[in-house]
Amino acid sequence: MTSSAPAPTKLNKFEKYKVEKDGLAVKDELEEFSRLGWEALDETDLVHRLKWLGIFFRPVTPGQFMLRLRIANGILNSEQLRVLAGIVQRYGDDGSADITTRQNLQLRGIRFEDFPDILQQLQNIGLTSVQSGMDNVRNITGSPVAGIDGAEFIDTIPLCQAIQDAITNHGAGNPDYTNLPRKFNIAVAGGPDNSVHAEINDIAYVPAFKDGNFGFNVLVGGFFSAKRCEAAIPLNAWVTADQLADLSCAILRVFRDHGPRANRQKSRLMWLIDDWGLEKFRTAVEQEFAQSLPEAAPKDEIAWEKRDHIGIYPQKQEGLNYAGLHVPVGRLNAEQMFEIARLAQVYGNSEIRLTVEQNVIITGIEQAKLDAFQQEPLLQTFSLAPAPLVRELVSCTGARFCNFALVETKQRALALAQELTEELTLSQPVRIHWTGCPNSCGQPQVADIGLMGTKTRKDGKTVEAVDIYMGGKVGKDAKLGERVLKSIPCEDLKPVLRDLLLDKFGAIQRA
Ligand code: SRM
Ligand code: SF4
Repeated sequence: MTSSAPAPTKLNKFEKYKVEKDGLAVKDELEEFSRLGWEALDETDLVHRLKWLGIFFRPVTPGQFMLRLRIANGILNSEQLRVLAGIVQRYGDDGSADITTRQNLQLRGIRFEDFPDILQQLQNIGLTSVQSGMDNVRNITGSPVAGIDGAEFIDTIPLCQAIQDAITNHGAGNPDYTNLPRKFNIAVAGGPDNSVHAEINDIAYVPAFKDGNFGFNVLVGGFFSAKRCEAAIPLNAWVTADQLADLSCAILRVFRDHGPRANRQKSRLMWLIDDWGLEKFRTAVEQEFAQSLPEAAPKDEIAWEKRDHIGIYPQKQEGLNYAGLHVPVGRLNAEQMFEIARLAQVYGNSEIRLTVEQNVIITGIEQAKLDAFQQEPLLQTFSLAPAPLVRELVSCTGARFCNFALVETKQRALALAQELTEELTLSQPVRIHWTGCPNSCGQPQVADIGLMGTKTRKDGKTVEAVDIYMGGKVGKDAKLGERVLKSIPCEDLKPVLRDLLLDKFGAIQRA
């Protein structure tokens, strides 16, 4: 398999190995690899190229791999979730799954020799993990209540699926898009509340009416990285729903063929837009799209604050409800996954949605079944009404599994939120996001209070610490937060957070 990317003049080491062999080539080699065992693999295949299949070697837990799926619009069904639960269950205490900040699932603990069988199982149930890591397009996010929300303008599920199918060749793998200069994020907003964080995606489609017709304004270039974070900017283009997949591919080809590849820290789409200027970029996209792009609609339809969907809400379908279950920091074990699948089948329409806040939504619950549903023991753990400091807690993977991490995140995030809940009363949820390093997978810049892992010195020793971000605004008029405090040792963090909550978020000390 070859990639369509041109040979750049100056290659960083990642570009060199992509030229040597396209990442997707490991698809044909996986059987042989799994016979040999991971210890026998070439290091580049093991650490990097396997990510083109969604297979992540974890240096923190060698021999226990992670599998990142693609779940377009974060929607799956009971049967699919049961198969995923069965995969995780095989690995006992080592197995678990995480709901990610891109409305997706990652499975953990997997033994390398099991991958050919697992990928076949995924294919059998209509799921794929292809092109989900490294220089590929990540999970396509859409409204988590698409198709059931009375306020939506459009159901984003088929749109996200069409984009994913175009980029991955319906999950089989598509060499046209496997050698991008860097990772790439695409989101489609379908309602007025910007449920996808449009502003932090390389391409975001936001609902907008033009001359009475429905379509999308296009935003480009949003991203977070250790070096730089930028909100997406308007491309000054408007497209109809049936054009999203083609336009996404056209932008990807411009990025693939012209995006900067010399410095990995300067290769995301925005760096190309900076280099060319928006007009030249827009013209190149039009050429690749093979038609001119109408100017953006004068305004978009993002008009609401962002909803977290936790709790029970009526659907637009008469007599049906959806239930948003809070999954603390997105972590699931096999038993819980089986149980979610069962609840969705017994009480709902067997559909499960994931959110970028790392939670779960069960849909299609009839009014008459709501009482019994609320008595289910799982809802003791996955609450419909969590405490305000826990409700909107988000955390990246952190040191437990991620070798980039500078701090442990998930356990600490939850423990601190629970301890502060014991001490403080709050009338409103506070969006607290943890991220283990400056890569910002936990999106601290979109939070009311964002915590980014770092190291600092205390009493002559290096200790885990955080930088604190504040001012992130989501939904309407979204804005990225900024760093307000630096290098707070984690062991000193609780009083700092308590003071912030008392001073800025109306918290009241409990008696
Ligand atoms: Fe991320 C790399 C986890 C969302 C920015 N991210 C990684 C790796 C793959 C590093 C590694 O190999 O260990 C992490 C895997 C750890 C693990 O074992 O789970 C990782 N990123 C995650 C997840 C799982 C965090 C979570 O707990 O939810 C999210 C998976 C999303 C998905 O389903 O695909 C995740 N990562 C994000 C986001 C948030 C988003 O997309 O809204 C960002 C910031 C937004 C962006 O990319 O513009 C993000 N991840 C990064 C970066 C910095 C990218 C850059 O341009 O510099 C890296 C490092 C890199 O790519 O070199 C990274
Ligand atoms: Fe790992 Fe850093 Fe991303 Fe957290 S932010 S998952 S620690 S790369």
